[in-house]
Amino acid sequence: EPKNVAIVGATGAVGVEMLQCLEQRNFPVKNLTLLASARSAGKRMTFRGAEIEIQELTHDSFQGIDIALFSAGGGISKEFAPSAAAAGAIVIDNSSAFRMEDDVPLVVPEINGDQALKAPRGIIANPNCSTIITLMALAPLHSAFGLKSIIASTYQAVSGSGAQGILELEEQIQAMAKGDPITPKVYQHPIVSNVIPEVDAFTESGYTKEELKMLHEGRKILNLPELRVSCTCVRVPVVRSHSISVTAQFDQEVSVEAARAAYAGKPGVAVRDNPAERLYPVPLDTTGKDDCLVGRIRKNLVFNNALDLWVVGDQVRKGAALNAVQIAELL
Ligand code: A2P
Ligand code: 11C
Repeated sequence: EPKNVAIVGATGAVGVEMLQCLEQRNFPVKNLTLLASARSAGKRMTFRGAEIEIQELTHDSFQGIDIALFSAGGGISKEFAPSAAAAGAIVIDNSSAFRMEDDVPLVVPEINGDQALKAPRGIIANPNCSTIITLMALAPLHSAFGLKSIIASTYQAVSGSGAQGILELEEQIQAMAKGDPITPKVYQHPIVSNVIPEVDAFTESGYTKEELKMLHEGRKILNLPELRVSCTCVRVPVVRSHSISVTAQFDQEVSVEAARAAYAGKPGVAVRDNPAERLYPVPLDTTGKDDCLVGRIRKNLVFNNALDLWVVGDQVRKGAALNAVQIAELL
């Protein structure tokens, strides 16, 4: 039966992609409601060839809505997701607001899709984008060899910071070409011709919140409370698609061949790994695509039973919008 769907943050980098995913996947939408700030109210977006007027988000926006996809930041989710759930909608929230709450499932459909059916508060959380992409590479290996620990460094695209991040990189590329001065706004440093080891806020531990998401969300999604994770998150001047360099240690011995074989038949992830042909995934390959790509699979030279690998995925799609729409499909 077709559903009434709302997108909160419809004009944002992820919101726009949510609309496209609903359309491309032929999601059974009866009525689509587009919600954003007062700044966008009255503007129009096209869905299945018809124009839909954007409305200002209020606490009364959710009457008759079955599924509300939220991607307007954690503050908006905290304030408005309870109103949506109270009005009877199932909320699929892309922010970090509810992810670690015990009565909120945190779902990657290919890994723990069964969890989506138990949402006592009517809220399901969409995990962090780097975490989703990393786990898409590790879940098939975990099933086969038993995952013990992860050491990861991320290479995160500016679209992870939303539309403002993309604008900042584009403006700075122009400024650099013209020799104009560069004044960072979104980031602490210029992002053009640079890499910045700071994503999300610092915590007292010295790790950023983004780095700790890999630990806490990873444990929850894989249902591995003892999983050991250490992570460094880095912003790079790439428009779209996050890359992650991963060292993973397993309970059992694992060869490169066995690791590659573990991906056979697994949905949402594919191996692109042939050093002889210089074949490995890069962000431009995954942009606009659904699958995460894994390559550079090697035996780690330091730890026992450990592999090094490189995984790339479109974080606006699998890391956010697509994963949310896939959760909606499970419902
Ligand atoms: P708007 O375009 O009207 O500002 P991004 O992650 O790309 O920065 O997008 C953020 C999204 O969240 C946008 O759709 C933005 O709408 C929306 N948003 C920001 N603030 C509010 C608000 N106070 N109420 C509703 N939506 C908001
Ligand atoms: C980034 N991953 O690239 C972030 C954006 O917890 O979902 C999304 C933050 C999150 O900046």
